[in-house]
Amino acid sequence: MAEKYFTPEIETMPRDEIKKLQSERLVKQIKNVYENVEPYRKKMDAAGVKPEDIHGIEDLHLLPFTTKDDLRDEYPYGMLARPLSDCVRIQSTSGTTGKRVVAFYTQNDIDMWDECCARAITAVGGTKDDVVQVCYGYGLFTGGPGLNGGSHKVGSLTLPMSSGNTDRQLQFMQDLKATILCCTPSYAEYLAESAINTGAIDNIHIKAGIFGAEAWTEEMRRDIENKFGRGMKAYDIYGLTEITGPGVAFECSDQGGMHVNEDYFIAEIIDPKTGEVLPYGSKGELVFTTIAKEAFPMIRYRTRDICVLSDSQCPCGRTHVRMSKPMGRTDDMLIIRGVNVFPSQIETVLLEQGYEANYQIIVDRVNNSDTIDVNVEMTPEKFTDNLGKVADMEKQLVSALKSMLGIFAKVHLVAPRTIARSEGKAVRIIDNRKL
Ligand code: DLL
Repeated sequence: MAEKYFTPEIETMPRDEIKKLQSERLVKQIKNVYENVEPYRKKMDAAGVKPEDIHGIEDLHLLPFTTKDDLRDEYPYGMLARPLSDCVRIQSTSGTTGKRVVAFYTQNDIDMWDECCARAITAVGGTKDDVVQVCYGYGLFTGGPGLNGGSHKVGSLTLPMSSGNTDRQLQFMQDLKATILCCTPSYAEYLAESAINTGAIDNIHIKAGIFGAEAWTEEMRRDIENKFGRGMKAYDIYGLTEITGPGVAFECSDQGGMHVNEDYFIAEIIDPKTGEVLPYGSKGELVFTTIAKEAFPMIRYRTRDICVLSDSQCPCGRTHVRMSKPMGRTDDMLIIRGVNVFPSQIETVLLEQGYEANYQIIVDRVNNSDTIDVNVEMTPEKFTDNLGKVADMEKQLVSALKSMLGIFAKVHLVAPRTIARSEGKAVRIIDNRKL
């Protein structure tokens, strides 16, 4: 299949031209926020930086960072760069950690966001002849509205399903012959499982999935692709409410990282401890500056997502830098008895051992020592009520987890489909330590 682009002149722009475009937009944006957003002006004054000091992207590092706490402090209107009467929409973070943040959009901001999602849909082979089933939540969460807007822009037939009601999802998927599925990877897995169990899978023709909003692994990708079968491909999409929503970065046919929409967002990787900017190829915290957003510009916003950026040439012909899958967050990283543990490491072990990504991690502190328990669903194939066998399987997982994490984690195998499924982001961690 020849690679298709939604905005070819931008998506394949030579890198020096992208940098020039970014520099021009950055200079304008900094002048704009200094004049119109008091918290940015105050921070820049405190750091001794004036808009005149910013001549291009080479000066970006001079600017202070913005954090989620800044947005919470300025809730709801403090970070607005436009009069409220110019705004047409709000969206809000899903709030898996802490208090919600509210983001504002002008009509131009919505158009830009839709375009980002249209690029993502086109990159997975979507055209006006496709039927795009969107089962991300609609409402304050950005998943549904973002992919919905992108699908309209491409001209595809859009099924605005929102999340939940799996039977109805599968019914529409069959009856309306959906070809592109947009939802969280954990829900995609659940939909595929349910389709297999009910036999619906024989009438399903999903050719591509656009899955994001939560961490997932390469193993899970293969698993979802195998479950849907017929050559179906699962693609990653990344975004966050503060920056716009889904479509900040998206995967192409290469499935080797997500292209950041660099005409709208400048990505940096920093050392989360020192704030120092790290070169491409280094692992660190992802930071974004929005250079075209009107209502709610973000300057050097710290995402807390840990990843790697690469400017290596992509076989798809796109020139925008690629980000790796987030490898965890600076804040959901669990420290168990001094050891850093990422839920994605546990997931990798489970999938390698033939389980599915249906698990829950429970962390507690007993007698001043951290404990970690992992509840894991048996697959129907592995399911047995022979307690001896279950104990053996648990032992095997304990030892695989030990070699991955370096610490002991208690494993409890539970019957298939007994861990509550989420229709949005999966709730993987219950930390009872209240640290
Ligand atoms: O999750 C936006 C989104 C919707 C992205 C649909 C993709 C698809 P928030 O609720 O603000 O926005 O959460 C943002 O989710 O900082 C990451 O930690 C995580 N995240 C988003 N996409 C991915 C991904 C939406 N592809 C936070 N892989 C981000 C891993 C992701 N984590």
